[in-house]
Amino acid sequence: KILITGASGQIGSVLSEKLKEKYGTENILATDLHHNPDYIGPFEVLDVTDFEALQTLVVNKGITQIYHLAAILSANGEKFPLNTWDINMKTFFNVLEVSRLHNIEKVFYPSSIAVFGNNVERVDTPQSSNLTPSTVYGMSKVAGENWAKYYTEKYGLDIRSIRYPGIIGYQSLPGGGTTDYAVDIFHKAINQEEFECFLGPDTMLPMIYMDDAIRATIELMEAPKEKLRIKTSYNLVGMSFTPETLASEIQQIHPNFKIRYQPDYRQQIADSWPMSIDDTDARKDWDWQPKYGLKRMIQDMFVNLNTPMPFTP
Ligand code: VAH
Repeated sequence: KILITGASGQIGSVLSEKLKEKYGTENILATDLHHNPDYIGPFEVLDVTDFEALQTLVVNKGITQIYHLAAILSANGEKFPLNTWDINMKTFFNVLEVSRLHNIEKVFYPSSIAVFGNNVERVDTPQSSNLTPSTVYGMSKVAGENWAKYYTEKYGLDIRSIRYPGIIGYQSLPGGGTTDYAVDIFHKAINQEEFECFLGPDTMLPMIYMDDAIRATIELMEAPKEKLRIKTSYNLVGMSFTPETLASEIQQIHPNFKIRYQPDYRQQIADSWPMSIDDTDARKDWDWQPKYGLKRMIQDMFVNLNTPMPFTP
């Protein structure tokens, strides 16, 4: 039985659907801060900062795996730094402790390319780069990676983690990230609206299509434990592109689509992140292989966005 925290979020809302497909709706317990009336299946309102509430759900529902997706992301996280740290760390500590105390078999912990800061190689950023993040969100993910490694080594907890790049999908909207422009742009294009991009045209960032990100997550969770050499978090990437490249590819399909660039505070965050990622370790340890490049992703986005969304998040 799997519990998902942050199940109404950008990743959580897609991951919960995939996990229901794979393991059966009744074996997935979706949770988030607010009830989601559109969700089909077991759903509980849960504030993961509440240890007792989390423990009660895990015990009463016979949970054996936890996917911990609740967090405050990079851009929003800069508005109230100490609150971001408290929320991101408190929730993960609760997940770690409840998992240790109740013999949870596996835990998934999402990290991010936000763990990388300045003074690392920004092209094909290596798995083992030193981590000097420029955002509180990134700092919380570096700390989280090390706590995951600590619980793995000290308590034998099976925690697996991916450093997600920017994630692009049609099923959900992102919430407060620095890569959100790459989702918003598609909605503007299909609504024939001009897009104001909060990053400059040449801002190269590592990205991944949602379908690849979800498949990678499940493949990592199903990989034989003995093959997983990285105990902090795996680098992973689908593709890298700039807003200008994305916009010109979109204009192949929507010739009248217009974009203008209005960099804001998120530009500094993006400038501290890698431009591309070396994910050799994920390819070697658990056969990671992306299936979506830029053109295929754009095609799939427009095909699916032109059909009504299953629910409005
Ligand atoms: C964010 N989408 O922008 C998230 C992610 C790498 C980006 O961490 O904060």
